[in-house]
Amino acid sequence: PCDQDCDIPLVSSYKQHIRRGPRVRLIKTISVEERFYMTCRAAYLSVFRSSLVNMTSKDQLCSVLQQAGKNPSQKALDKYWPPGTNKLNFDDFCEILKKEKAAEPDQLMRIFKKFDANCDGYISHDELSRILTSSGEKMSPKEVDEIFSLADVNKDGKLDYAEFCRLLESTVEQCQNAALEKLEADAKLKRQNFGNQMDNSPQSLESQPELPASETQPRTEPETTQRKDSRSSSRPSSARSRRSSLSTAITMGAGSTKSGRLAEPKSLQVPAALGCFYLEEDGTIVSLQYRLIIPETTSVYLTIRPLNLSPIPDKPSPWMYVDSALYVVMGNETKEDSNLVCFTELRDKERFLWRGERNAGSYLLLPFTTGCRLMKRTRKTATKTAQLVNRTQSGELELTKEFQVALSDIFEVIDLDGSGLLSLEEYNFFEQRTSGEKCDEDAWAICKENFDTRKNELTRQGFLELNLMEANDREGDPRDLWLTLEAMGYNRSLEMVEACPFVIAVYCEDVKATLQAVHLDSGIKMLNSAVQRSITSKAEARSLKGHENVLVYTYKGESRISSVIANKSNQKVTVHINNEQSKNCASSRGMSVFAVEVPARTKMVCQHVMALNEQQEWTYNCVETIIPSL
Ligand SMILES: *[C@@H]1O[C@H](CO)[C@@H](O)[C@H](O)[C@H]1NC(C)=O
Ligand SMILES: *[C@@H]1O[C@H](CO)[C@@H](O)[C@H](O)[C@H]1NC(C)=O
Ligand SMILES: *[C@@H]1O[C@H](CO)[C@@H](O)[C@H](O)[C@H]1NC(C)=O
Ligand SMILES: CC(=O)N[C@H]1CO[C@H](CO)[C@@H](O)[C@@H]1O
Repeated sequence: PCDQDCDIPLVSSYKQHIRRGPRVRLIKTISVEERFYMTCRAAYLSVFRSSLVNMTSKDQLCSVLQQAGKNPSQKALDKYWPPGTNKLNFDDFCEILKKEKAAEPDQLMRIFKKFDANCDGYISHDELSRILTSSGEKMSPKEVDEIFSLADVNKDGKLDYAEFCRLLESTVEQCQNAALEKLEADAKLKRQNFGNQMDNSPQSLESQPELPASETQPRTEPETTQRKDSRSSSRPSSARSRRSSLSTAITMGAGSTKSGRLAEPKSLQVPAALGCFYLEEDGTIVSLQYRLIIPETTSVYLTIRPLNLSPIPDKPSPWMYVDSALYVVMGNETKEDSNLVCFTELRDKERFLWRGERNAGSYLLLPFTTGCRLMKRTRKTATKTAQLVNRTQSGELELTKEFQVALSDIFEVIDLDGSGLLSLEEYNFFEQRTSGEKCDEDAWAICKENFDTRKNELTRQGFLELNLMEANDREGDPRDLWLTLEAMGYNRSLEMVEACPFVIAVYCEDVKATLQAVHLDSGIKMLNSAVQRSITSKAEARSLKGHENVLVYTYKGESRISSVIANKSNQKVTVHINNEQSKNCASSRGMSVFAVEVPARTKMVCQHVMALNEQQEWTYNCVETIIPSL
């Protein structure tokens, strides 16, 4: 067999291949309607700051349609913008976009062909000029020149119109994609409406209205003043005279976090499974999901809690106060919308649990955290970046102590069964998170030949060696190492601030159940739908005055309050949320004033709210107000 020197290039080329690959994360599948809605938003937001801003001219409508890849004629624009119209809103735009046909290159081709007198595939400047200035929507000679200079690709004074049509087609596509990409990249715009967690100030509710001031402030100020009796329990304010709003005030006691209240049974434990919540760039939180198979009906205890990685007993890991939950759905990976069975509603210190009878069956366990305590942070550029690799006196690269500690913690987190060894499957969950690709059996065999392994699995030492080799591959350039660290939630000071490792423990009486990590493409959707269902099934719905079709469900758990807005109407509604009168609270949105758009006939989690300081009483006081669409 080969010696070390012969093997190393093989492994490195494998690793390099992986590193070059796109950093694909979870594939989020979206429906046709969602895609359409996103296209609408993307186009609208490439022209306007917010979808609450109205279009006030035909020209604006035209630009937005063009952003959406359409090429409306003057006639069509006149139809959409009849005389006397002074504004149209986002909904109107969506309707128009539905009607507006895509620009048709074929049709254009036919027109060109008609004017191509000698059928050579070219049109001269003069011919084009005659066409465009004499028929249809007449253009000025200057406009014709502009078009011609754009379209005469090879500058020979003749227009290759087939090429021109192709160009047009791809521009339309590029336009649409660019707008969507911009929306994707602009996490702030996306969060404003898609119910994700917000960044900034993880510790406090700052007032940061995202909407144009003129749209929000006048409507909400009268609502939020003079509310003194915040101690009343879950009672709508009769003083509220504004028609389209709803107010809820609930006071919660200081943390009832007595421990030992719900002791775990010590025996009959299914081997625990580890996992981790990771914050994505856009503020969504993802994690692996788990399959629990119970062979016979039995009593079950399910618990989830953050995993402490600190070696110092008095100084637990900083994420220990992050809330967690497990949603249990009847397992069917092929369906996105599964049946919610139960969720961990009880709380015992940092542990959340559910106990009861469960029938035999295959269940999916979906880990969840509200995001109130796990949020994007603003990067502190002033802080010094940690050093990852160093050269010894003899010129060899070595991993710094700090980096070794971080890698060792990472190893702990990705070793899902806590066996002290990484299996190929465990390693692949890690690769999927950090590089988006998988390692196959062959590559794994090479890994095993080069790095320390035991029982076909990678040891902690082997994992460090693998990272050292990656540093060597890059001649000490730490950029790729940082990509991995960032995907794992580390900041530049090597603190894990955008992730929270957790432990799931399951106890089944008298039966041998199994628990295993699985990766689901539809995971986020399934979780969202389970969270929504848990709220709507446990809370009473109240409609906003004057809008019987818009309901707010407010669920009060042991340590959080969560709300869902349901829109039964056939129109999108925009609801303005104001938490400014709340006390000692943190919202999963990271701000106290914001708006959510709820598309027609859908439900959406509005926010989760928890105490900022658990040791003190806290008051949830929220006013939901419909923002009229005109
Ligand atoms: C999942 O759903 C499909 C289609 O609805 C069904 O055929 C299949 O039996 C289901 N599987 C389980 C495990 O329930
Ligand atoms: C990393 O996080 C720690 C803890 O929150 C913080 O003190 C430090 O400034 C952060 N470093 C950077 C570079 O943001
Ligand atoms: C890097 O190596 C030198 C000796 O070669 C040592 O003095 C220094 O402390 C090391 N730095 C780190 C961050 O480990
Ligand atoms: C409250 C609510 O969600 N109402 C309706 C929303 O739209 C869906 C789909 O049409 C209906 O099934 C809900 O009843």
